[in-house]
Amino acid sequence: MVEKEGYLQKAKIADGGKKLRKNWSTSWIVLSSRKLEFYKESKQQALSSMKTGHKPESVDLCGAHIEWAKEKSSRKNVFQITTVSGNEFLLQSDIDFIILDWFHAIKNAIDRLPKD
Ligand code: I3P
Repeated sequence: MVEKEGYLQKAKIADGGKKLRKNWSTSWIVLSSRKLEFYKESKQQALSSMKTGHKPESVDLCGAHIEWAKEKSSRKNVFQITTVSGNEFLLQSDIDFIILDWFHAIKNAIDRLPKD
């Protein structure tokens, strides 16, 4: 069940604990109770790719951490999600209420889940 969806700026900065070169891009993001999904494209393209069974990048929120990450970027309003598997994502919006809503929605989802 979808809890929240919308566009944010996203940069994946680590994969399985291995640092990646930061590369910001706009992503259509879908939050459900256990996971976040990142679509590279617009919502419309995301919807049609779902129909064809094309898999988006999916983030397991079980045991994940979320924290503000002021020091990780020159941009404002950046927070980081770290998964149990060692993937790290930065999410950002210039619009304060949008990023605050996302932070709290994801934090609530994580807090409701078992830690392992
Ligand atoms: C990076 C790019 C990012 C920037 C990052 C740069 O350069 O400008 O936007 O992050 O800064 O290294 P490149 O495209 O050459 O990889 P922010 O926008 O988040 O500041 P960083 O190295 O300080 O993370």
